[in-house]
Amino acid sequence: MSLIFGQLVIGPPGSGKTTYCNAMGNFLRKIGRKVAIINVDPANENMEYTAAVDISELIKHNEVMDTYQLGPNGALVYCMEFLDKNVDWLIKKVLTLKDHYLIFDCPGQIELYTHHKSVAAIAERLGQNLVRLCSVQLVDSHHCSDPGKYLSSLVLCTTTMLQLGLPHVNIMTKLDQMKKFRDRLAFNIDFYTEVLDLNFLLDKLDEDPMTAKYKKLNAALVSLIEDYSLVSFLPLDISNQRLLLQVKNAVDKANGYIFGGNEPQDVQTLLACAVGAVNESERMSTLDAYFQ
Ligand SMILES: Nc1nc2c(ncn2[C@@H]2O[C@H](COP(=O)(O)OP(=O)(O)O)[C@@H](O)[C@H]2O)c(=O)[nH]1
Ligand SMILES: [Mg+2]
Repeated sequence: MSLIFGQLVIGPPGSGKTTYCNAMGNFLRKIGRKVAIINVDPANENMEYTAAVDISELIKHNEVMDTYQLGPNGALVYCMEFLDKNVDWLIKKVLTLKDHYLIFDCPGQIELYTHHKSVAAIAERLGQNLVRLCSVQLVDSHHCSDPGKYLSSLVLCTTTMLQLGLPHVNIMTKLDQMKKFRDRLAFNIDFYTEVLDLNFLLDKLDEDPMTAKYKKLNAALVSLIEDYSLVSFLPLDISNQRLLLQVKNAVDKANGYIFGGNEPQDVQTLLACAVGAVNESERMSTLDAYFQ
């Protein structure tokens, strides 16, 4: 049986998931890949793409809110638990898209990835049905402007990586916005993307009266993140094709697409070379070129 490859696009509300799914879908179609975008977010707004499968065919967020008197977050949890219980519905739809590359546009409630079990269970069932997924976690680069918010992003990424247990790529979105407040950042951009020595971040947290009072907690969190040493970010401005290519290459490597995808052999060989070539120094030179 042939494998199906794809990515599970997750991250906080407004981090750019739906925009990314649309842009990555278009980018992959341009290089000849057959792409299907699956909307798993029952509260999705401004979908610019046509979803091949839409969770709202199964359950509607507003109806759950009305019927069970739940707020938006409670209703989202209900919807994901419902999808988990009815995962065969999703698997059946996915198996009709066998020759496609799948992009799952997921809800923006982060507890679904850090604590709750449904998304992890759905991903596991898809995996048992030969869907090879990589989770792609999007974080708004705005968080770099505040040491406390940046630390919380690192905790979020670490926890999600451990909870989901999938191959994983973290992305820092809206790099074009970051360009605007670059001068006001405490460190160079690579400090944030490569997650360099976090003792410097602790110094900054101590300078801010809001975070200084949590000195021991900050130190414990930093130590936890450094001990796991799992997090780094690929920067992305959605309108920049070179940065999109870099993300595509990292995801293809993570979910194994480069070794078993359906692209013609010559394209695959080319892409495999491109992936091999993206090392840290190239990542940095792409970043330098972007900021010039
Ligand atoms: N400037 C800028 N805005 C972006 C970028 N990516 C997404 N956005 C904007 O961020 C907002 C939230 O994006 P959306 O995709 O709806 O986020 P979601 O809630 O995570 O699905 C929208 O207004 C997008 O246009 C980017 O690379 N640069
Ligand atoms: Mg969205």
